[in-house]
Amino acid sequence: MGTVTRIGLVELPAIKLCDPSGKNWTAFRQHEPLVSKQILMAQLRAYGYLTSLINLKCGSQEHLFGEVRWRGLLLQKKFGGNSIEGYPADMFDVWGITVNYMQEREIAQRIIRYLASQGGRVVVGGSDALAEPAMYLAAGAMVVVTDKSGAINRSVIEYVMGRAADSEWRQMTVTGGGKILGRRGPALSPEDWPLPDVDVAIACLGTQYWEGEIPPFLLPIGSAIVDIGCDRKCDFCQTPTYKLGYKSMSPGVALKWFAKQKEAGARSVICPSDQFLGRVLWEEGRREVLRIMEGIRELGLSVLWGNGLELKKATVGRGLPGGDLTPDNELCEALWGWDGRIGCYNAYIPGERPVRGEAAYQKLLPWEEHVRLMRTMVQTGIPDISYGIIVGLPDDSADELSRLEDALYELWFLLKRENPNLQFRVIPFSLRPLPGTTLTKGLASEGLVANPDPAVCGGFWTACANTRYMTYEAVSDWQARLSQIGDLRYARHQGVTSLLREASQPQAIPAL
Ligand code: B12
Ligand code: SF4
Repeated sequence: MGTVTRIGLVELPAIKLCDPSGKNWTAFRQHEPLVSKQILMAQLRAYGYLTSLINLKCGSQEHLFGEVRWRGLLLQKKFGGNSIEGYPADMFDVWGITVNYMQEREIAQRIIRYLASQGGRVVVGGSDALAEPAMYLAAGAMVVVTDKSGAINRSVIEYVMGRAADSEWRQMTVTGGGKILGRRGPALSPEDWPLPDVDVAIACLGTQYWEGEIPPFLLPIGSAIVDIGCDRKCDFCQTPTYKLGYKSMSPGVALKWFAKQKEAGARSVICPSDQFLGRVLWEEGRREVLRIMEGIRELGLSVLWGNGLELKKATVGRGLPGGDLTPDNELCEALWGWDGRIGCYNAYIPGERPVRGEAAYQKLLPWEEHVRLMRTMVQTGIPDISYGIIVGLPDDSADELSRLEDALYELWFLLKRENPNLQFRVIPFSLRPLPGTTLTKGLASEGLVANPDPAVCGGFWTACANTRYMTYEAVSDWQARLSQIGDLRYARHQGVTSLLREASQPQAIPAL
């Protein structure tokens, strides 16, 4: 009988960018639900491997790993949690590192270098590795997996263990001793992802939520991704580069994932699908959404839309070209309704650039319809909204951002009129040139990226690109100013207090 292959899956430590006064310029989060690990651990365990979670975010220590100059400040790059050096490389037959964020690139490379130097076999996956695989091979990875669906994961492990060389994958490049492996056959659908055992689901629960404070009665927080891929092609987003199309889980299987979170002890669940409402594009998909939402409520769980739902798809015309843009009240009620105990507690809204509507991104509604849908959403009783916008698009100027600011104050005012108790916060992300995207290619060709350091470019509080009319420093000032809009100051919640230093005093909300 052969021995069982032991796989150690590393959750990367949390990152800080500290200025000389000690203020942190990036989101520092150690206790969120482990969304990706839950899926990967469940899958590898179902294949018969012995998987262990090495959560380097757990730990109170801080370690310096670099420096970068930004806006005249010397920022120290630190990671919080445990150091990989505490683990012998022979503890596992294979080490798995998932790097979904450009900001984690350097810390991931450091970990790979350590493990590889000790003779460890390292497999790397995730969005950043998919876009920039060569740099992970250079750090010492044996394989970089460029398929997001999980379709070749078993054969990758078998290959690394020297047991298989089959034709399930597409070998793209060999650099040094390492390989970049992509999918040859069809992608897996989330429908095919094995359900996690309850101990895996428990290990992946979190107590923090990136979009805001979650009341204790909704803790701990579980997670479920029930769709992957997207039908849209926004230029700033990596999702279209996965080449997966759009794949969804059936309501029956989706509700099993939610039930598993409940069994693990979760009281709320974040659902960060790339495009949960993609299913409304087919006629029965709308009924699927209603069924899933009803089932979540029957389980007594609350949902947190941590990745944003496309508002246009919650209209009568379902976001189809030329479709009716009237809000679909039944769908809105199902998605965002809250009865004081269950339903949707918080929604992140991908406003991106709401006032520009379709001129900016096809998924956006024209401003008037956008406001109408937001008001309908608030009428469903949702208590807490995080409203995300992007600041620093190539065409941004002070006039343009000033118009955006007026529009956001107006929106806040209108929403508070619907529900004076609503907690509303504006999150002005600076534009991030994500690897492999159309936007990044355009910025590079115009020479607009002023600071290419991955820790700066990958963070949303450290603007890194000039616009055609503004410097990145001016963009950063606007970010601080716009983060003042709303009931809750997002930057303060995230610990990015420096932003508030230069910001003007918050404007009072107009009298209702
Ligand atoms: C969940 C999520 C979040 C959560 C993270 C929660 C958490 N604690 O995990 C939240 C909402 C906080 C978040 C925030 C942000 N996110 Co986000 N997020 C995602 C999302 C939707 C899902 C990630 C995931 O779990 N995927 C599912 C799993 C199964 O896929 P996977 O991790 O890649 O693993 C698969 C394969 O890669 C492979 N694999 C991976 N590792 C290994 C190891 C081995 C051994 C093997 C065999 C295989 C393997 O197999 C897996 C199984 O299929 C992705 C998009 C996406 N679809 O991935 C964006 C994404 C990762 N996020 C992105 C961005 C930009 C952000 C933000 C910066 C912006 C924002 N809007 O807030 C912030 C900042 C994050 C930070 N640094 O703090 C970008 C990252 C691009 C980049 N290269 O930097 C992505 C790609 C989306 C996009 N729009 O382009 N995000
Ligand atoms: S709709 Fe969302 S997931 Fe789809 S391409 Fe646009 S930003 Fe990415």
